[in-house]
Order: sequence, then structure tokens, then C-alpha cells
Amino acid sequence: MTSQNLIDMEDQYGAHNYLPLDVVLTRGEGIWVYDIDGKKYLDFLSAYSSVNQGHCHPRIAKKMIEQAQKLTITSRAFRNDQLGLFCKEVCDLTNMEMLLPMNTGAEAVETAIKMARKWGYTVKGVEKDRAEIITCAGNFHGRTTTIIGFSTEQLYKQYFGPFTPGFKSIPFGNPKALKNAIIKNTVAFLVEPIQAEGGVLIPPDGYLKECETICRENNVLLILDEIQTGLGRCGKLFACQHENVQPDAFILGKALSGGFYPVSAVVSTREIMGVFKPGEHGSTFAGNPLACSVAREALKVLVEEGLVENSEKMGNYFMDKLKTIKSKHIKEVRGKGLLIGVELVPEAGGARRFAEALKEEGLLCKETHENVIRFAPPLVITKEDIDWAFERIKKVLESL
Ligand code: IF1
Repeated sequence: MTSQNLIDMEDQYGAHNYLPLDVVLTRGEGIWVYDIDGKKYLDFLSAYSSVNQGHCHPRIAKKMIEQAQKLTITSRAFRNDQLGLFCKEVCDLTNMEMLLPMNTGAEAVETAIKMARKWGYTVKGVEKDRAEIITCAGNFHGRTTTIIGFSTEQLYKQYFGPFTPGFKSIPFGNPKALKNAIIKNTVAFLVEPIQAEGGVLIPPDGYLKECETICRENNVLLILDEIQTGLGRCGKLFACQHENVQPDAFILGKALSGGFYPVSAVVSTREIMGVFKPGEHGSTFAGNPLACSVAREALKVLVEEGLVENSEKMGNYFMDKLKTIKSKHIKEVRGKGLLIGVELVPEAGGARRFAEALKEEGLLCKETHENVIRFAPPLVITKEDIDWAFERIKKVLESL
């Protein structure tokens, strides 16, 4: 079958909820992916930061195969010999006390919402069914009906209502707005340290720290969605460590499994996570031994291979180079670690055509919103690979 055959089949039988670049990939290794004609591309999206460890990392692949031949799932009706180790290891990394495993990011966000509400009613003393959670304009936390209800992006929510009540939206990056939005029934502030989908939006320095203080003063939980910004992506293990912030809960996903398997989690303190009692929450696949074993190895790889440090180093190196490009299309280059956005001026004709041109040069990336090109390669990238990519990026941005 040719690429075109496969594209046509996907478009005929698959729902059209995406508009992918027309490249049909069949193999991946480290930072590289290969299409069915053998052409190779540098992956600058990393499956939205789920392959921080690089595609098909051999250590994680080996673990996955070993565990798949041993025991894959027990359900939570019984215990398995991987879950406790997984919980402990993630708690140690996050300086937290208890973990609740799920599968996708959106499920973990839903879990954090339930946790915060129950904490509000049973610990903080919020009036029955009146709990409020504050979220930010421009957020992206997933696709469930509750989560899209507090999205501010029409594309994600139009025609999918009615929505779940109990959420209040404030502008991102403005601590005063948080302070003013808090009422006695506020249980949590749910926020991304950097809004990736929002266009790689980096809040003012000190924002998160101020939010932490405001939350503490008002007995409101600070819940950080580090599904995309965490696990080394932004040059620290967690993006909030740039400001020495310790949230009340982390929401993790994506790279937690190195891209092998959907694994997500909420980690928090005993006081907060302790609100869940048997039967109140769960999922068939969550916490299964295959997921736990893969995730444990993915985290070991991240730490033992120094990927967090590499993200910081390579991120700075790449950013400095990008800033030297002289192109009439570029409005701003911004980012942290290896989460970098190049915002184009409105006259540039949209980021999509740049992504298409970069694809021809052997680089895969995706526009976010109209005008931002996002660069987020696997964290195993080397200086030489960045140099190779940079030449091509420069060429496209200066010549198109
Ligand atoms: C799609 C975006 C990225 C996330 C944060 C929760 C979730 C995500 C911060 C939900 C998921 C994804 C999902 C994917 C596209 C993608 C995305 F552009 F839409 F925003 F990465 F930038 N919190 N992000 O980024 O996790 O349930 O998907 O596991 O929905 O098309 P999930």
C-alpha cells in the first residue's frame, strides 16, 4: 500500500476529528521517525511531549515486553507487585505522599477535580454542592465533557454542552485575578505552569509563587497540571521548580510512560488524597502491572540518563540560536527547556504553512493556535541534531 492509499482509507473510515500532516509514519528511534517510504524526520512534537525519553527507548521496550509476558492486568480487585513500587517512586520524585493512578491525562484531571471537591466538603467545610474550582482562560486540560466546559476555546466546546457547573475562569498570569476570584466555597486553583496549547504562554516571573502564597493564605488547593510541562520538558523535572513551588497536587501523564502506554496519575499529600475511600473512584486499566512497570522504567530512564539536565542545556542552546534568525515572519521566540514556541506575525499567513514546509525539509512539528510553531523534541536530542535542525528551520523562516 502507498502512503496515499493509507491516507485515503483513514479519511474514509476514520472520524475527521484531526487534520494531520500527510506523513505516514511506521517506525521511530530516539528523536527520529520514519515514513513508509523510508524517509526520516526529526520529531519536533514528541507526541505532545509523551516521548520525552525518545521513541521506542530500548530499556522501556525491554521492560514492557518482559512484563507483557508475565502479567498485564489484575484489576484493582486484587493487588499486583508493581503498583506499590510505582506509587512510592513517583511520590519520592514529587515530594508527595500518595498517588492515584489513571490512564489518560483527562482522567487524571477529572480525578483531581473529584479529589479537590471531596476535600472541600469533608475537610475545608464547604457547603454541600457549592464547591468552586478556579481555572484560567486559554487552558487545556483534556477533552471530557466536564473539562471542555471550563475551556475558553470555542472549537473544543461548541455543540458539546450542557456543561458541569462549579468552575470560574480568570485570566492566566495575573495573581490579583486569583485573589479576587476566591470565595469561601473555592476549593482549588487548577493551572498549567506554562500554557502549551495556549501558544506556549509563559506567565510573568514569580506568578506561580504568588499563586502558591495566595492559595495557602486562603486554604485553597494549588493543583498543577504538569501533564505536558513536567518530567523534564521545561528544563526541570517539573516546571514549577523554576520558582521553587510545591503544589498541593501534581497531575501527570504523557511522558510518565515514555510514550509506550497511557499512564497518568494524581499525586498529593495524605491529608488531601486520603479523602478517597474504597469504591468512590477508579478505572479498569488504571494501576495495572504493565502500566506501572513501564512507567517505573520510563522514570528511571529520565533520571539516570540525565534527560532533565539535557533538556535545560539543549533548550538554552536551541533558544539562543533561534533568536539569531532574522525573519520578517517572527514576532517572538519564547520557551523553557525544550518547550519552545516561535510566534509569527499575523501577516505571516499562519504557522501551518511553515509546518508543511518544515516537513519537506525533514522536520515534523505542529502549529498551535494560528500563529505559533511549537518545537518540543525528545529530550535525548544532541547539539549536533539541533544544529542540523536549526539550519533547516532558519532556511524555511528566512526564505518562505
Ligand atoms: C489532543 C493540545 C498538547 C495537556 C494538558 C491535560 C491533557 C493534555 C496540559 C489531556 C493533552 C494533548 C491532547 C491532544 C493534543 C494535546 C495538546 F494541543 F491539545 F493542547 F499537547 F498541547 N493537560 N494534550 O496538554 O491529556 O487526556 O490527552 O492524555 O487532545 O488532541 P490526555
